[in-house]
Amino acid sequence: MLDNSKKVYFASDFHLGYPDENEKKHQHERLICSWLEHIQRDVGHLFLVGDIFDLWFEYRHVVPKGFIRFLGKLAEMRDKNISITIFTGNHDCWMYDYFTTELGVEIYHQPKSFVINQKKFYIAHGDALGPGDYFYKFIRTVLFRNPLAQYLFRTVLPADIGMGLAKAWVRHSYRTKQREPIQFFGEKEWLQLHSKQIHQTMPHEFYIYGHRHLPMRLKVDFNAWNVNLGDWLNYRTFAVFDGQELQLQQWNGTFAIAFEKNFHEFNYFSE
Ligand SMILES: [Mn+2]
Repeated sequence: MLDNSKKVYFASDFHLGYPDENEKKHQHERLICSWLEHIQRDVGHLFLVGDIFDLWFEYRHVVPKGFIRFLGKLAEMRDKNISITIFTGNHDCWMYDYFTTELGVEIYHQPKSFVINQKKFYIAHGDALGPGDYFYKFIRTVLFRNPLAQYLFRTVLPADIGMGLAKAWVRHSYRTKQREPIQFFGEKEWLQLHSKQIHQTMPHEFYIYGHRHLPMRLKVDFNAWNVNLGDWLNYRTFAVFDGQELQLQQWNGTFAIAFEKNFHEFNYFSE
């Protein structure tokens, strides 16, 4: 049950660590921290819905460099007793117990349902859900989410080499995707299809995802919404739930405004 004066915030796809260039990377991190600072006035629970880091791989005794301001901000929020739940995405699924033991943050690797003020929320990052994308689903199962592959990556390759390779892979996949602008597929949006399928057997009021890098709000049913949180590379969008209504908003660095822009005109990761 949500405290009357408190709100629930949802954001995804910060891709902290992107781009490589130090100054830009830190500017991006500061922008996110300014938002986290701002919401502290009324946030009761913060959901970070995946791809928080552009690349996170956690070793048994070692974590990646960087993100100091962001991690400090999370620690500050946890020390004020603000609940934080993280869903891992396709860029940061190698998150294990570091955030839980250090900060008491809940981590989920799979979709999960929550009830907040009698409203049902289905929350997931969004990769590998819905029909299609079979090549990625295959790679994800045999490589990215395979415990044996993870163990070998962690123990056989020195961290400098392993992280170097992983970074090169991320850069490569950006270059491939960058060629085409993100498109809106209307009723064929696969997370919309996934939501509709879940809705048949387990209806929720809200289906919340990241991953698409395209903020959107689609009707699943007369009283159910599929909300995509967008991203923080192009849109700086997030959702806020006041106990009754869920709204998509945009952070401009100083204050938040309702998000109304036409999302079709934006390109993937255009700088
Ligand atoms: Mn992403």
